Amino acid sequence: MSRLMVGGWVLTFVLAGVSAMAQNKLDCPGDLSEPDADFDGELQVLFENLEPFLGPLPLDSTDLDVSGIPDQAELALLVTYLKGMGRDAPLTVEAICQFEANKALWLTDGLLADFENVFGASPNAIAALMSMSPAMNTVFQTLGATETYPVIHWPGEEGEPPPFSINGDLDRDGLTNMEEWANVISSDRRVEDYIQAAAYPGLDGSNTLPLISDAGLALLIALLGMAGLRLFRRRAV
Ligand SMILES: [Ca+2]
Ligand SMILES: [Ca+2]
Ligand SMILES: [Ca+2]
Repeated sequence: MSRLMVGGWVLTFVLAGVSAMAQNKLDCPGDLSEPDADFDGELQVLFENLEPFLGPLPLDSTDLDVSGIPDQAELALLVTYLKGMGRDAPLTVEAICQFEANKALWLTDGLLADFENVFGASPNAIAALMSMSPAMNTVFQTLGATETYPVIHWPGEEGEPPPFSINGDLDRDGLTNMEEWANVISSDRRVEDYIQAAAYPGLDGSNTLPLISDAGLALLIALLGMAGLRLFRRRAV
């Protein structure tokens, strides 16, 4: 066998690999398939549809995975990233791609097929919940999900706690999301405060002003402004 022939095969494999990687990126450009999806509204419908089976499920306090943080708050934190308002661009793309893959998988799940009337109106909320943490995956496995759903990780950090789980440290400020939630609760504050605390290293849930003075301040103001606008719009509806 000539060196030229071997080299040709190697080149063919390399080009095939590059082509496959490019195809994967084309498959997931990092955009939401439904950018206007109402995740919070879908969660409320899901809870209402589960109430005949599980009893009362208040939107602002239900904690299906017994994580210690209401599911509405956990979902809202992930949605901040899915909607492009997170600080960590590589994680944003990773989150959107894993969410979209899980959403496609969920649409083939036997649980959805068997209970379309319960789960059918909440595909975005359910896919986001299952993308968030192993604990939330367990909830849907217990309910009868037939597929297994990978959880969002930082690219190349699959061994670390998932960034949107309670043991994750989304903003890498040394406090887990659970610790930031505990600070928010002990300060008698709300879901919006938790999102800001968990997503920004200048906030830990107990402080109301960012502990920063660099260009990050402008980014934070923009982020908070967008979050406030969204909240205002939601309340105005
Ligand atoms: Ca929870
Ligand atoms: Ca943190
Ligand atoms: Ca923080």
